[in-house]
Amino acid sequence: MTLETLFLRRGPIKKIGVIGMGYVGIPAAALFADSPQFDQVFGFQRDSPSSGYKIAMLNRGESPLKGEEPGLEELLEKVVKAGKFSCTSDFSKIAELDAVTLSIQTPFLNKEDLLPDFSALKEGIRHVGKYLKPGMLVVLESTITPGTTEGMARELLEKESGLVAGKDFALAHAPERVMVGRLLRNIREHDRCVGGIDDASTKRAAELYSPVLTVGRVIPMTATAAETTKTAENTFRDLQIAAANELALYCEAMGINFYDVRAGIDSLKGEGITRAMLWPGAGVGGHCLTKDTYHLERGVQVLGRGTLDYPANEPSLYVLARHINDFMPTHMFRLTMDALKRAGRSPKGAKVALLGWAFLSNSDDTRNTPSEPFRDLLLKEGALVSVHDPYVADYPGVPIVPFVEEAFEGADAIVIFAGHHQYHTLDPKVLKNLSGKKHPAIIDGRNFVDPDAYICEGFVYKGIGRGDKNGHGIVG
Ligand code: SAJ
Repeated sequence: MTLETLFLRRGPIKKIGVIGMGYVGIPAAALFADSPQFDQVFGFQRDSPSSGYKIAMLNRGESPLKGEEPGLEELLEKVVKAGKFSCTSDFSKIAELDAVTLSIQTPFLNKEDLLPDFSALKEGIRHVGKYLKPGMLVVLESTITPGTTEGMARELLEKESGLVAGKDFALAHAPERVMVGRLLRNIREHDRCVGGIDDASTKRAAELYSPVLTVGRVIPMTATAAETTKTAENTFRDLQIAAANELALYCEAMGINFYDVRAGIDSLKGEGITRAMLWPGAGVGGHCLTKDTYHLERGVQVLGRGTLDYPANEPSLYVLARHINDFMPTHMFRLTMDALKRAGRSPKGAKVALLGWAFLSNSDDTRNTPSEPFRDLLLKEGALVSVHDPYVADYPGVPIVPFVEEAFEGADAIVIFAGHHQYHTLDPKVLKNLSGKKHPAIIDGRNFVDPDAYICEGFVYKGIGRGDKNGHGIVG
């Protein structure tokens, strides 16, 4: 019996499961549940000490995501009230579903050896395999190494279930493309790459995603092409950011303003000419850009074994880009050391106000935040670091002050790592008074403040890409 026949017997997809109640799984489940096409959606979450609390919150129609997520809270309330969505840790319910998706973190165990940590993903896949029934669809949404769907995932599902992928059940990869702060909009509006291990799987997966897309379209392809599309699009973004960071470092060294140069480059417009450059900054964080390059590198290492034609002894351009972006917190540290020195202050015992612990502006997401390596470097120099972030109340091992004034009190240096909108109201006069120092330093990692407004108040200013200002004369 073919997969198509099994689907015909089963009928259209009506009951869906989403494994992994995080930034990807929660909005996806809510949108599936809100679609009149589908009858019932279960969110599956392990009842673990660290994240079990999400189950009760979600069943009350509340979102456990703390950052600003327009429309998510209202949608969750609506689908829970309508009885179309519920969250559970009872994975046996998978047996009654038509389709199940997996949105589970896929960090890297060791970037040097290109070893991904698929332990959480494998645990999720085993749960699915245990309750898999003929005619079901399984979709991996997590970002994974090219070759994983056809390889590890398929083998594990077949081993656990005794069924055969492409014959008894459908298997596909449909990578998420969400960004914190716009989760629902991204799922509805971005095109969705849908890659099955065969045509029947691709078609069945397209049936799952089409109803939640408003502006976006389904783009069918193979599973490995979808895995490569996702890892490559993040790798290219990381590369573009690295290119901007390198140019910013050059502009500092040459004593010119990166932002003038960027505006100049950006002015070359016209048909087919896209020169839009991304932004340099204090670092690249998050769960995606910091690892997807390594998924791509591992993919070509495993799938491309022996066939890749590449200049001898040359490093991967993409890995080099990773190293440049990983260097930026160190550069911020060196700018801070220079500024303190210009103010005649040794780092030992100096108070540094660190603004922004989240990796992205206006979000609570602290995964791989570039603020952490920066803080570690300062602590090694004996500095006292006071961290403030309007979206992050606590973080293991890092005290975070609730009121920004507390961070400014007696500060020798103020360092901007995340451009949260709350920081737009910073007033150099007020900061100068709170610091109480003759020449406090201001280090701008996100081109967030007007250098002259601070310099004229007696601050020592340093900014990423601001070679035109970083050597300014100290006022007063
Ligand atoms: N950043 C810069 N300069 C820039 C843009 C970003 O320094 O011009 C920094 C940010 O401050 C942040 C990091 O890079 O620390 C990542 O920022 P991001 O805007 O890329 O945010 P992510 O990682 O949440 O989103 C990316 C997006 N990928 C692409 O646009 C190709 C998003 O579409 C993906 O869904 C997401 O990764 C993901 O989940 O993979």
